[in-house]
Amino acid sequence: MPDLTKLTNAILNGDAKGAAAITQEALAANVDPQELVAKYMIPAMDEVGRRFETGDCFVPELLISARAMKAALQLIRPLLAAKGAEPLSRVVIGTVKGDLHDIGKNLVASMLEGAGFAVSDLGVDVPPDKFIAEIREKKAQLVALSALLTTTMPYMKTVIEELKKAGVREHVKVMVGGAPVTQRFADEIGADGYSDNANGAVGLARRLVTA
Ligand code: B12
Repeated sequence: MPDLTKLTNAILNGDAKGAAAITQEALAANVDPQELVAKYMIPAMDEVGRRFETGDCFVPELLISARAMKAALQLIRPLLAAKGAEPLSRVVIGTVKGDLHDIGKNLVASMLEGAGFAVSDLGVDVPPDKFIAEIREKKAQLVALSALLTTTMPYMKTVIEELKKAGVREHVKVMVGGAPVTQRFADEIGADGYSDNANGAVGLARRLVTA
C-alpha cells in the first residue's frame, strides 16, 4: 500500500506525474477511489486555496496544482462511472458563464455517471442558451450548475430566468453547487436543490428525479 499522503503532497507541489503514479499504485492496491478523492485529493486543493488566500501562492501555482489534480482524476473517473446500466435520467451539467473552474464540476459529473445517470457535460464558461439547447435536444430532466466565483454565481440566477423565458423551466429540476454557493443562495434564486459535495449531489439528483 503506497503512502497516500504523497498524493496530497504531489498535488500541492503541482507534480502531475507523481500524482498520477501514486494514484495508479493506490488503485492497483485496491484503495477505494472515492476515498482517494475525498481524503487525499480534495484536501490538497483546499490547502492550495488557503495558501492563495493568504498570499502564499499565486495563480501559476493554482494552475499546476489543478493540473496535477486532473492527472490523478483522469485515472479515477472511469472507475467512478458505471458500466452498461440503463441511465436513470439525463443530466446536463456545466460551469456557468465567465467561470473556468471545472474540477468540482467534473467530480460531480463522474459521480452522477457512476450512479447511473446519463450526463451531458457542457464544460466551462457555459452561456444560458447552450444549457437550454442541450436540455431540449437531450430531453434532460435535470440541469446541474457549478460556480466557484462570487462574481459568476449570479449567472445561476440568469440561467434559471432564461429557462423560464424559454419555457423549459417546468420540465427540468435545477441543482446548484460550487464552493461559494449555499442553501440560502439556492433558495433565493429558485433552484430546486443544492449540495456542497459530489456524493451529496448524487443523493440530491436521485431525490429530484423521483420527486
Ligand atoms: C484550482 C483553482 C483555480 C484553477 C482552476 C482550474 C480548473 N480547471 O478548475 C485556476 C488557476 C484556473 C483558477 C483561476 C481563478 N481563480 Co481559482 N481556485 C482554485 C481553487 C484553489 C480550487 C478549486 C477546486 O478545484 N476545488 C476542489 C473541488 C473538488 O471543489 P469544488 O470546486 O468546490 O467542488 C465541490 C463542491 O463545491 C461541489 N460542487 C461543485 N460544483 C457543483 C455543482 C453542483 C450542481 C453540485 C450539487 C455540487 C457541486 O462538489 C464538488 C466536489 O465535492 C479555489 C480555492 C478553493 N479551495 O475552492 C480557487 C478559487 C475558487 N479561485 C479564486 C479566484 C479569485 C480565481 C481567479 C479570479 C484568480 C485570478 N486572479 O485570475 C481565476 C478565475 C478564472 C475564471 N474566470 O474562472 C477564488 C475565488 C474567490 C471568490 N470569492 O470568488 C478561490 C476561492 C481562491 C481564493 N481563496 O481566493 N482557480
